[in-house]
Amino acid sequence: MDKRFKHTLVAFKICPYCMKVLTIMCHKNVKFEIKFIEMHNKPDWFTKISPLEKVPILIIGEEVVLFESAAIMEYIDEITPPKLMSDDPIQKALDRAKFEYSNEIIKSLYQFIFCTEQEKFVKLKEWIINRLKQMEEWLKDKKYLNGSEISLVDFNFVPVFVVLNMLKPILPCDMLKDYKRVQNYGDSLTSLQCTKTGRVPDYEFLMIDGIKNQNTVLFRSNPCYFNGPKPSRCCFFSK
Ligand SMILES: N[C@@H](CCC(=O)N[C@@H](CS)C(=O)NCC(=O)O)C(=O)O
Repeated sequence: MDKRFKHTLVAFKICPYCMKVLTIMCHKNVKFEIKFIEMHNKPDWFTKISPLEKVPILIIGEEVVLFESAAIMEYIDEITPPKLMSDDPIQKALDRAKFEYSNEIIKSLYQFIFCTEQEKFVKLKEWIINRLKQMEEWLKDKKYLNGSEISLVDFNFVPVFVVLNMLKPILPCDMLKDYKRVQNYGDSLTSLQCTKTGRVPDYEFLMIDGIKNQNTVLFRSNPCYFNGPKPSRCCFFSK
């Protein structure tokens, strides 16, 4: 990596797109600083430099601001050989499409988690299950999406399985039960060291608190789970 450039990642603590970037940065052992900001209280300096006023952004040196998690992930991959993204144009295009596929699942998964209306909750669940069914077909007998070795596209799905894992003890959330390959894939991703440490230690705590405080369908269907002890982990970066 070119040491002339200092990297600063700006993130929200529970942002799944930031989690993707953190996971690949951890996997590739990239040194960086992190600045957490709050979604409902974005500082002026941030809204001035983030084109969509969204996180993650990666500030490189003094001037360059990368935005969009996919672009940031590809950049990190490029500067830290060996690359995890294929050079083959077709494979690359297929992978980029799956970057977007993962974003759609993540968006719906978060809507599902924080949903307060039963009817919408059921529809979202159905939609997510159908996307997981598609993944079951993509995986066939492979450990990762492109074969036995992990590639960049796989890091996009880390937040999906971190969230599904967190909700595993809740019966109505067992969306993976018919999809053995997706289950194994999720287990492979969540057992990676960079997945375990590549997010804030209180991620689960903050998520569970949010689910509870917003009186979501999930909370109403299983209040005991959300009132239980709060998990915490160690993490690879210092805040
Ligand atoms: N496509 C973007 C999505 C980023 C995104 O939606 N970030 C959310 C946080 S999880 C955000 O910054 N939202 C603030 C807002 O919409 O005002 C990416 O992959 O980076």
